[in-house]
Amino acid sequence: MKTSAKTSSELAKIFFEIAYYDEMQSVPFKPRAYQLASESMAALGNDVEAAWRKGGIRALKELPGVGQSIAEKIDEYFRTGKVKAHADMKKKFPVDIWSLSRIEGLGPKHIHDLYTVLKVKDLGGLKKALASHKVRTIPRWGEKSEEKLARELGLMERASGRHLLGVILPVADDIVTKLSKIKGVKHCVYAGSLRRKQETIGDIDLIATTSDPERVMDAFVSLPMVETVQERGKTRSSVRLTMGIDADLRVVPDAVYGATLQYFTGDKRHNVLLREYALSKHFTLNEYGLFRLKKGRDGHKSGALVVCKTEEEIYRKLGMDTPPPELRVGGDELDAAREHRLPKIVPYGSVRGDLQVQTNWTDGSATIEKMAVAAKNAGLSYMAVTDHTKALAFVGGLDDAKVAKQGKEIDRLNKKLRGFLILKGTECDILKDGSLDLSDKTLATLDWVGISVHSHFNLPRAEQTRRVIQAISNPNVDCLFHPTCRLIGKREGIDLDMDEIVAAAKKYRVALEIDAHPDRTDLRDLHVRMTVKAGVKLVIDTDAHAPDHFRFIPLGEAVARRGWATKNDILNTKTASALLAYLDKKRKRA
Ligand code: DGT
Ligand code: CA
Ligand code: CA
Ligand code: ZN
Repeated sequence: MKTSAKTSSELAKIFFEIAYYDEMQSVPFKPRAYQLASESMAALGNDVEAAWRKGGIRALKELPGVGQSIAEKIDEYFRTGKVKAHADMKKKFPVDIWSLSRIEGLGPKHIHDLYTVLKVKDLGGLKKALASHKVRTIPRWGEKSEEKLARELGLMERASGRHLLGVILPVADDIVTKLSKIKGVKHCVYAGSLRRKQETIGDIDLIATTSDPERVMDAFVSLPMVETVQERGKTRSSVRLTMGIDADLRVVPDAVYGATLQYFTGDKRHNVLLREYALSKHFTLNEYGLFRLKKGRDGHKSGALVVCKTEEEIYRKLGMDTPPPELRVGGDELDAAREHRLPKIVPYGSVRGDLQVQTNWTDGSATIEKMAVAAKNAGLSYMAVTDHTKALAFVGGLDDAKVAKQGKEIDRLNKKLRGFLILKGTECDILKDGSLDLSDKTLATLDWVGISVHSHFNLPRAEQTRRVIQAISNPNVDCLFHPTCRLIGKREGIDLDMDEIVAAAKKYRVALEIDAHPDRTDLRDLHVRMTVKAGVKLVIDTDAHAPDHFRFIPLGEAVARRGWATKNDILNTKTASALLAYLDKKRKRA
């Protein structure tokens, strides 16, 4: 199947990026030429490939905005699927120009400085640099520019509105830890979307109970991460954090803690359904508690308080089990709670090994040994080394020979490391036709074979689905990594028929991965639920590219929980030896 229109739009993107990288480096004149070429590619659509097929470089040069050097790059693109000059620049400046350049006033040269001086690659990195006031240390920037940038970033985020769970969670944890230490505080927790571990967060809702409200409010509004105080009250204060998100703190009497927590945990639909159900049982529920409904002269009125101290007693009084916050979406969780058939969702801390880890053999930042030590320090007992394969040339992907060589290094390390096991694995590229980027012979030598799509993201659904299923059907394959290739807020993901993928995974006994990297969480909750229902196994990995990435595991566990997955549904909650035995058995049956 041909995808010419999409191909030329990919070319448009490549030229736009080349122009941008050139501007970052203050290259004169050239950026304008690439911008024109980019616009021309977008406007011409199918005609670009048609011209190339008919008359190669000479015909391409007839097109508007296309000279010799650009024609050569178009030719290279149609022959090889990429433009080397572009890939080289991307490697030199691995920055997310698409989201950084959305910030008002932040131009290519600023992005260049932020990367070369502070290694800022994306919005998350920028937020960190701003929070630690490092931006002002860049030559010629100063305090004023730093403040302006923080303001503009906040504005942009407010416009786009939502923040990644993985970015907000550590900040919220930090706030809760700090406030919990204040004298008089009994409970201090976050509620709302954060407690439900939604993939994106609108604002942070905090609840505290204390014997000294003044003291905790003072502490809250003067936290170091607070940028402006919007409201300072006795029972409610509202601030904006430097990273551009709002946080509210409500102080309530300890006696109604459970009712308040239930109410502000939401989500709204869950609360509405629960309140309707309460009414049908002659109760009324609000943020102060569960009350018995009384018939008054002018209709129903709330009467005596029944319970309010804990969430559990509220749900129990209504004849239900308490749905974990991650399940509260206003779907079928209340039916399940009523019928006492809520699943025993996987507890945090259940993952024992990380099965997707990149090292400095490709685009990871650290040696195999450093990654293993970091994984062990993060509480894991095994990891699989899964470097990229040769199709990803710009990260130095491994070929069969290098995979074999890496295996020897892993053998050597396994002799040396105590109480930790390194599995030999791969993140093998799925090529355009669904074949794999390593030989079957090599794949058969590995403990753990993960496969993933890193190219041709725009294939039509039927073709993309066929491609991935073709790859899944290889008997050496154990797991499909980040199945939809989504990047939250940046890339929609590939168009797959997930029902068919799940069915194929079942047929070939291939696990599907929850990639816990904060901007991926792919699979997402609904897919997880489909997977669990089908009896297909899951894996939770961090997709670590650096030693501190193992901290992302709870984000993956959160998605698993939101998808109703139990411990049994997840392969890497097994011990290393149980996992290896499982894989061994699977391969013998294949
Ligand atoms: P967010 O902040 O957009 O990520 O999502 P939430 O769920 O944190 O929403 P937020 O901050 O507006 O409100 C926090 C919780 O408070 C929400 O999940 C349920 C509760 N809540 C807020 N407004 C209402 C309401 O009008 N009715 C009901 N039943 N609950 C509400
Ligand atoms: Ca919220
Ligand atoms: Ca709120
Ligand atoms: Zn990688």
